[in-house]
Amino acid sequence: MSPFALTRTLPLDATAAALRADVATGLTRSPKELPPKWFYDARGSELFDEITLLPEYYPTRAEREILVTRADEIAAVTGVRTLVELGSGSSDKTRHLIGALTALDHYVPVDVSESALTGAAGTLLAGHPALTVHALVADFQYGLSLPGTPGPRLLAFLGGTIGNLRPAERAVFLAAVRAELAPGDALLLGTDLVKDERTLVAAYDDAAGVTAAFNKNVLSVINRELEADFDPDDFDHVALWDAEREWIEMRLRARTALVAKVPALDLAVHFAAGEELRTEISAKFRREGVRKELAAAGFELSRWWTDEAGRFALSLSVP
Ligand code: AVJ
Repeated sequence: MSPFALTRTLPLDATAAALRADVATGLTRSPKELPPKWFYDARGSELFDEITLLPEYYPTRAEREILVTRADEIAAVTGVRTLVELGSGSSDKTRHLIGALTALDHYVPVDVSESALTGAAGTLLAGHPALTVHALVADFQYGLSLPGTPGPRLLAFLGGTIGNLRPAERAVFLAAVRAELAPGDALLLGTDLVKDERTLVAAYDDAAGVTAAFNKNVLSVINRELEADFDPDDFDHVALWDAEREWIEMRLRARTALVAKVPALDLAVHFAAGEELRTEISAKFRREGVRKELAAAGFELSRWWTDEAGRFALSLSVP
């Protein structure tokens, strides 16, 4: 068997149909809203990789610090043969885990970005020739259909990406993850933690403007895929902290009144001056909240690790 396979559980036309549906509903409602998954075309994935190197964007470094210092502990607790990683992106941090998991022979990276998956698999296979990589181009919000790889399995959802989901969506998602796991399996979850507003907002509104470009990239995706005529320069990048719901919100704010045409949908989208399009929520967590959400989905929190500065947490939980 070839050490690399790539399965697209969501056909290309389904991705296109989902984008059309999200644009049609999201840009005709008030407030206007788009799901963050549309950031990640090849350019968007590249911009996100740049974000992870920014001085203001601490989550990636904080999580890597935990992975590096705790990889052996994680390996000892789980003894896994299959590592499934949801939202694997460039699989950059996963390297530390893969190196430590001594019984590992299967890696299943799952991502919406095919370019990120193929790029990551190439680098990983070069370093771990005995590893079978079965990449899945999939949107795990529409259910997981994982390949039948040997257990025990460790399912990793890193980077704090679970924060892109609202609480009710998180409950559905965690229950679906629980349904994929058997006794002896485990879930490794990365969650960014609540902290002072300045640090949080700076992480989503960096001085170099990379996050602004990332945010505006969703307009380029819509232009290309749906022949729309958005001018990204007509919008300002906005990042704000919602202290009540404890999440960061990213928005694109129209600088003037404008109309954008989306011919593929026979749609003209009207923006009032200052009107905002919500493009992402990024929820921040506390230990007790994570424990409760996991428990509600049938998981018991067994380990909780943070970086030295207490900015980010990795938790290990079992069904
Ligand atoms: C990849 C979802 C974890 O929410 O911090 C980074 C995406 N958005 N900067 C995050 C993101 C703006 C990131 N996640």
